[in-house]
Amino acid sequence: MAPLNSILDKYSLAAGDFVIERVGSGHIHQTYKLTGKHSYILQRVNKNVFRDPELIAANLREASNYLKVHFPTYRFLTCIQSLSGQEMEYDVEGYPWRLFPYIENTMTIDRVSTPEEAWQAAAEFARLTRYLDKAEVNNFQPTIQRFHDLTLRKEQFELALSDAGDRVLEAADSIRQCQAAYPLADQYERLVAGGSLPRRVVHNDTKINNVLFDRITGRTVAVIDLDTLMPGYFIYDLGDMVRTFVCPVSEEEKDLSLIVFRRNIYEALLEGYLSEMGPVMTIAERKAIPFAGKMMTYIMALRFLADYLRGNTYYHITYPEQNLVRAANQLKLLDVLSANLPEH
Ligand code: GN1
Ligand code: MG
Repeated sequence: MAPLNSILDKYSLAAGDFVIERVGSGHIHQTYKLTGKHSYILQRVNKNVFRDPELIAANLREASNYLKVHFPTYRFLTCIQSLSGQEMEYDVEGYPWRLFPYIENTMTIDRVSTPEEAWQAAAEFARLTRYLDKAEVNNFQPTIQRFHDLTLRKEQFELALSDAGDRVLEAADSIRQCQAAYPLADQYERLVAGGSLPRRVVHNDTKINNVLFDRITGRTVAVIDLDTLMPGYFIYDLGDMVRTFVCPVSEEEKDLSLIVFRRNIYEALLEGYLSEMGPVMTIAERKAIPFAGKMMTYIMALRFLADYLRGNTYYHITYPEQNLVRAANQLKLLDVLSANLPEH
């Protein structure tokens, strides 16, 4: 807790004034809730993943300034500045930390239970993209290079595979399935290299647990986890929603028979998304809607499997096979989505 105390000093807060607990189900950062007279969320940024954390702060300033002018009532959740006016403060080990206000009477969910939740959350993520539709995309910088570039992720998977030793034996089925899905990577390449999808400022991490809901009304309050708010394509956001909303179980589920397509949730998600984004989407974007969920599910299968093959260096795990379980889960989901979302 020593680094935590030294960070709190920089905000003129004292650890003794709070009950501090680790929260959240993210795979990358460490997140703490500080409960006190005023409550906060304090987060240690993973500097191995975000090599230049200042880019996050720069993007958020850019978005925040734009939104304040053009959509002044929009609730855009940025962090609290430290006493010296910084968005991030560094501990002695060089880790960046940031502090957010805790918004009372809100909650996150790890699973969509009703079409209404899917509609609301999708509309909330889509609203952010629409509000940034006319912002200058080139003023935003990638906080992780080629983050959702399927071509790169396929190459990284192949590299991990070439150097995986015995791990390929346990992972043989998943490896085969990833290779069998290579045509999706070709399809991505054609879609993106063809230049038919406009580059937009997108959230890039639209999992269901990155939306705050009001505990009482059940309505959405805001989106959170804005580290990857950066240039990309709408398929990244829509796709990650399909990946995490439509299936009744999470990516951690080992019982693959529970992975099914909930059509009513998919339809509500799409309707909520289009309620905001519909008017600004191009024809090419509309045509790519069925591809989005498959692409993002596949990219996660490749990323989880590559991480397993290289010895679990990226995602936080609690047991050795976890990334392999996640990959098998996502590959089953990919099958289910492919069966339910034909493209022609
Ligand atoms: C990571 O840390 P978290 O859970 O917000 C990952 C996302 C994945 C997600 C899978 C920076 O997000 O891309 O979709 O795990 N974020 C990064 O659960 O790699
Ligand atoms: Mg995230």
